[in-house]
Amino acid sequence: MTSPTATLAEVEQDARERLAAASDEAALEAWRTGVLGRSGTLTGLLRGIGALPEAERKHAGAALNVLKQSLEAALEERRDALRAAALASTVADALDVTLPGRPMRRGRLHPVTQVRREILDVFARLGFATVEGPEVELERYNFDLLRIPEHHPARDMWDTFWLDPSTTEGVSMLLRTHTSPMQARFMETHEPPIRIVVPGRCYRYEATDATHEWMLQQVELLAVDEGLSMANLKGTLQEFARQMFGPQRKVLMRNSYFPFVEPGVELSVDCFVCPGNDPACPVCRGSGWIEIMGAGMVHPEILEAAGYDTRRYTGFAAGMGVERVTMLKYGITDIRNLYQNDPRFLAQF
Ligand code: FA5
Repeated sequence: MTSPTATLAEVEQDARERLAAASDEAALEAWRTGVLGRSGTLTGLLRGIGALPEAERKHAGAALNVLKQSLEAALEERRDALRAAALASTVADALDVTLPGRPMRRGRLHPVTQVRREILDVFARLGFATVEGPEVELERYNFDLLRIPEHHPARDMWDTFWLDPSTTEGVSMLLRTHTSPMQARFMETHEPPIRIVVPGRCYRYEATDATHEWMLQQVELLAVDEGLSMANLKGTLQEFARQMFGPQRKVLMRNSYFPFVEPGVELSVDCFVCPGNDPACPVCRGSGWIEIMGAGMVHPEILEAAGYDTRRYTGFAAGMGVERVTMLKYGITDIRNLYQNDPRFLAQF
């Protein structure tokens, strides 16, 4: 405490020490009353100025006022510091770093991507290299070079999204309706032996239902070599089906028609939804089979167009729907689920 005879320096030192020791709002207020309040130490000294000799009054008054302002500023500073410390400790309490973190949802590959990779892996093991081609395609590759001339009824099999000719300098372009154009493109620039698979998106201007989408992914298969026959095609596809679906799944190969193969076949897998005879089945409609790909021996005219000697070389080709294979693998009954991007659906794969 300050004695009545204390010097100004002692008053100041005492006040500052007590201010530094004040640790909450109540202590600050007690300090303010005790030093700067009406009966505070400093106020008392200011009041005592009148009793000083005339010559000292002015000097003492000025010194006391400077001290008063300085202590008022020190009080505000101390108050700010205490508030900042209180805030920091509240935040520290709210942020309990020892709590377990919120679990992060792990991303995963889309089921169609997973299955596409599996398909490519199976064919890689069978010696097929993966190549890719353009999604925006010339009419020539999508149709003409595959023996599907204009007005040929087979063009109806692939209802087409055409590009506006005003944006293509009059060249007839489209969104490819299948991956088969890559057969022509690849043969144009490569010599046999050829063993390739071509994954990619295709587009068809058609109504969607449980097994049809307007955007679909296909994987094309093409092999050209000496002595390839239907037996090689059959063996390759059976081995693919065995590796993809397991030995218990039945596979059916029957005649079909595609202008770019001769003979043409289609490969189906037995229905996984109904016993094979339910006409109301959304997946097989009672046929018992789900078609997953078209295939056949490459038409000799196509090999000739590529400049190959057809007495020496033959080839086989196939094109499968990746969504259909995905549906079979996972028992998905509606293809549209695959692209609705509902996380509850996608999280299951
Ligand atoms: C073709 O696209 C031929 N390019 C396949 C081919 C290649 C035949 C090589 C011979 C030689 P298709 O239109 O049938 O054929 O389609 C092939 C597969 O794609 C179908 O078996 C099916 O699995 C899938 N697919 C076809 N249309 C759709 C669609 N709208 N939605 C989902 N998958 C489809």
